[in-house]
Amino acid sequence: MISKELQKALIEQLNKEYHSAYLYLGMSAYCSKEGFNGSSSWFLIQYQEEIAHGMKLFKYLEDQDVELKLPSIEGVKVEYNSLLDVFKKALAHEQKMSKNLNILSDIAMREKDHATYNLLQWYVTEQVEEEATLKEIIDHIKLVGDNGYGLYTIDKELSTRVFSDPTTK
Ligand code: OFO
Repeated sequence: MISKELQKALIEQLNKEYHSAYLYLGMSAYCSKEGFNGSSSWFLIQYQEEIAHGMKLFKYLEDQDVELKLPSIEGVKVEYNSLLDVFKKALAHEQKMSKNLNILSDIAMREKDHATYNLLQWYVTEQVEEEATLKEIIDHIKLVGDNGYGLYTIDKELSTRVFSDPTTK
């Protein structure tokens, strides 16, 4: 039985996963508008990943008989300053998510809720990968600066990303 405090925090996390998906949908729209179609497609896959994260948590909460409340999802902005800006904002968002997941893990550990702690470690590990990927993309964009051909090449590279359900690994 998951404690009431942890139930509440996990439902908030569920909401954050769907909010993340929504945020990436907005980032995809921005990239598409600016002609970065590869980046737009990259963010659409990121959107799908966040939906998968949400579904994994949703199934866990159902399995644990948690009474689900689904609060509304906060709106997102669709305007950014540049390709670098949009990826930097994505990284900042993931760093915030990592912090939240660490706080949740602390609560699960304190309560000796091993099942929930175990689930959360999957998310914590996933965050390491997500942050590393975003940092690498940011480094590449910084390397080319405002060079149009460089940005075009990076965008083309990002278009090769394909969706593979992260919850199956
Ligand atoms: Fe990328 O955040 Fe989900 O967990």
